[in-house]
Amino acid sequence: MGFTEKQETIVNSSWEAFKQNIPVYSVLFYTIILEKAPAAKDMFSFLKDSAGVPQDNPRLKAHAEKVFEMVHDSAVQLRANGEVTLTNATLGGVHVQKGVVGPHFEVVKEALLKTIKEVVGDKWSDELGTAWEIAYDGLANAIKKAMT
Ligand code: HEM
Ligand code: ISQ
Repeated sequence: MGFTEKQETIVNSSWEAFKQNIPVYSVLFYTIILEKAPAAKDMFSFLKDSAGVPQDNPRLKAHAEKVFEMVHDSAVQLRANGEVTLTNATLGGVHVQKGVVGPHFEVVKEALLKTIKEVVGDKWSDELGTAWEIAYDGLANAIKKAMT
């Protein structure tokens, strides 16, 4: 079975909830990533010169929002076409140049799922987690392919 209407709907509503408090959720997202992969701090131009995660940095917020927005868009694409096409042709090269490798994608996925868990609170379900995971994996695979 492909990506279902229900899956698209629940990803959609939790993406809307994420957007309600980007300052809080974007800091949470980076904090979880850096807990798991402290060395990743130096990869991000807007993190490397600060102690910890800056609490009010517009570039940090914009980047975090972009990642969630792209995963949401991946869910929409999976529902409509059954596959994910990268719209930004430079994304593979950017990640190669920053030194991103395969295991980093697992770290970002875990952080994304934990952040969504905070976003939805008691509305969390395994079904919701699975839907975000499928959408993320589809997008991550498209980026990884563009990196080779
Ligand atoms: C840059 C998306 C995975 C690290 C970017 C940019 C986007 C993006 C849109 C901005 C590109 C530009 O400036 O033109 C994503 C998505 C991912 C993903 C959607 C997963 C599905 C990862 C992973 C890592 C990573 C796993 C490693 C921890 C970076 C870094 C930059 C970057 C270091 C450059 C940030 C800077 O400007 O300093 N990514 N990314 N990304 N990404 Fe990712
Ligand atoms: C990966 N790529 C770009 C921006 C990001 C922001 C937060 C976490 C991971 C990211």
